[in-house]
Amino acid sequence: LALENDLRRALLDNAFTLHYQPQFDCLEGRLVGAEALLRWQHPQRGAVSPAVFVPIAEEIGLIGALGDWVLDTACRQLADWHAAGQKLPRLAINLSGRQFIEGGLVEQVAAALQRHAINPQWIELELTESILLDDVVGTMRTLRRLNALGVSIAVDDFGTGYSSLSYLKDFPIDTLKIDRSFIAPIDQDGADARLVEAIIALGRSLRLRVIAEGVETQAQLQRLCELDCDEVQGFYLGHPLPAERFFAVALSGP
Ligand code: G
Ligand code: G
Ligand code: MN
Ligand code: NA
Repeated sequence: LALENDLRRALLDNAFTLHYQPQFDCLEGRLVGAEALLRWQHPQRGAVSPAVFVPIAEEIGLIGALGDWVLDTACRQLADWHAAGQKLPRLAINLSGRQFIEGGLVEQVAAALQRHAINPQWIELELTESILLDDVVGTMRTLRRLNALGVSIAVDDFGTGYSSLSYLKDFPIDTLKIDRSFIAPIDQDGADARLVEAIIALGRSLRLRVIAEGVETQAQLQRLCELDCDEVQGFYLGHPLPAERFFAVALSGP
């Protein structure tokens, strides 16, 4: 209960920030994008993970306002970077389940793009499989409207949803993000490596971009490049960082 009230105040108190984690292409090692990650510095508890507070925000009806803050802040940052000549090609923004099914999301995205004069092609929205499959008809309608705005859609935590794959051909999806639980054991050359190989092949044949997340070692990076993964993200390549430090670190590489 205390956390709920603190969360309500946090929006007013400016206690949220976004950190940015770089993404690179495997072929040339170029910086191709970043994922915006929400952070909350609690006055007493210190940093609280979004894995903890996002579900609470959903429960207490705060996710619409918080999600809108994330969209606005991410778009403003991207516009500021572009104005400063730091042209990040793509910024990925996470959406929660409730945020996705509540009315108003498409309008919020459109408004943030317009407010900050953002090219929609610079924005990717990340959704998990479970969100996508909750209400197939509603999801299809919302994805089509987002697609019509020109933003792209990524399936986050791909492979952990125990779901049908048929949605991949029906929904307007651009990117698969292979969950980091598949990446961790990949350099041991067992079934996990073959699973990742199969996901990459699946993405290739459906013309989806494939990003591996949670890359923590040089060996994992090398294996993913051998497997022809498109892009990589993870602590080995760069931790999530405050906007002020993002470019200096991201451009220096691993
Ligand atoms: O960044 P971290 O590993 O602490 O993230 C934990 C979880 O919180 C992840 O599932 C991530 O997708 C989610 N998350 C991070 N930032 C956001 C955000 O801005 N909005 C939503 N809805 N979820 C986020
Ligand atoms: O569910 P999602 O993929 O959005 O989660 C993103 C979270 O993963 C972020 O909180 C981020 O801090 C975390 N993360 C990013 N890179 C790595 C990594 O290489 N290893 C681990 N363990 N976590 C990572
Ligand atoms: Mn994500
Ligand atoms: Na993930």
